[in-house]
Amino acid sequence: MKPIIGNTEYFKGIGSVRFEGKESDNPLAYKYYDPKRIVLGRTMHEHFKFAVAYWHTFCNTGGDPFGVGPKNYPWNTAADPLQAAKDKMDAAFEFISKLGLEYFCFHDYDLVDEAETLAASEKRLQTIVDYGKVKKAGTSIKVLWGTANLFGHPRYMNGAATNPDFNVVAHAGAQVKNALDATIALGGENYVFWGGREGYMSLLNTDMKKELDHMAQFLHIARDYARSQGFKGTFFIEPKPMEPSKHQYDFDAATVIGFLQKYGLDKDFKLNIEVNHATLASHTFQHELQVAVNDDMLGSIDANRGDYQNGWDTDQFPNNLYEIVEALLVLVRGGGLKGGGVNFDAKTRRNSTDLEDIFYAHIGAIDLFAKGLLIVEEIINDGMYEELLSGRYASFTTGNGAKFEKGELGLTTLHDLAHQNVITQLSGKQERIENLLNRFV
Ligand code: XUL
Ligand code: CO
Repeated sequence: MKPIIGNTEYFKGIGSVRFEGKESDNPLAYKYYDPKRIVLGRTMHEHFKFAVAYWHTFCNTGGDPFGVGPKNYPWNTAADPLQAAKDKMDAAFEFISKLGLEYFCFHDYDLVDEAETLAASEKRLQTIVDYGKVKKAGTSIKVLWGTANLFGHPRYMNGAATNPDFNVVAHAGAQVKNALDATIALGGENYVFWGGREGYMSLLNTDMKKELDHMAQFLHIARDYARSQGFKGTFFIEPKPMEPSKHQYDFDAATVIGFLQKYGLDKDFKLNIEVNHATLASHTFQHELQVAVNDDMLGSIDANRGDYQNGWDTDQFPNNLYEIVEALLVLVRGGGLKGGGVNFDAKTRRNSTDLEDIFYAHIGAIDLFAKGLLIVEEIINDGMYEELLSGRYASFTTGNGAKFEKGELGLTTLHDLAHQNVITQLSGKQERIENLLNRFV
């Protein structure tokens, strides 16, 4: 794909990033990611559908609670918000196309700053979406998923769909309607709900059951509206246990699946699992993936990593090969992502201030996934991992174990069999399996 350059070239001196193989010492080349390479029956591109997160890469200037952001983006200089939004979109298309990618993800007010009134915001959003439609025409760039920012503005301090004030719920509805329209207009394949402030700080002032009922009702009508507009994609819920609220309703994958099933939303909704959110919930990423796989709910992932020495959402680009291999093993054995892709919900560090740093960050993360996939291919083709894993459950393949699985044995039969059986100790073989993985990593 040729780079898509607008009126200004923002990343001068950086051309198309290409696959050059692991011997290459070019920091602006892929060493492992070869999009057309077939791995386990699908191209690398099909396995991953990598997406750039608009908010971290083009909006976030590195501010933290202790100071303003030090990053000066050249697309962020126009005083007119619509001009600034167009410049930002030009930079986004240039960046995505230079990386050889096809997807991005956005919140409504990443595309253009929110205005003073809802009417003015809608008009701005419509204008930038029209601009985006023209830019994407004839290219392969599209939206992996869109979403609405229902957490940044002070009106959402008590929640959005779960706000105790109906007027705020209605405002959230308007934003979701507009964000759905924008997603559909920009060729969006999916739509995400991350429950930013859907949760609570104190149960003393919270009717939790009412709020959960409202959240479900809100999701039902959002789904109905999108379907009425011809949206065929999947809706994703992105679990996160805490931050910004003390208790987030979408705590983890298991909680969200239970919620979706209870409220009859499990046909249209799947999960978007984020690495750092998994660790905040005291789970591994691979645990969360497996919980989703168990119910055929693994839709998409937000790729990043946390920090082992602190307890918040640091959204760092992934770089740990061992962890990625374990996660991809779950993902690949589970049949891959259902509709979604790999969105880099990650930011370069506050002091990574050169424009080229966002290239290094994405290239490194993409190569990590590609290398991880190649390792998983070897592990799967080797067969020993599968053998060790299924070997642990061998007693269920024939005889009474198989009958138990089919529901043919009652509790009295188990009781009678227990009197005849002799239990032999079966090792978990964890170290053996860890050593096996290390042979390939
Ligand atoms: C917040 C987070 C969000 C969602 C989209 O932790 O991950 O960026 O991915 O709203
Ligand atoms: Co996320």
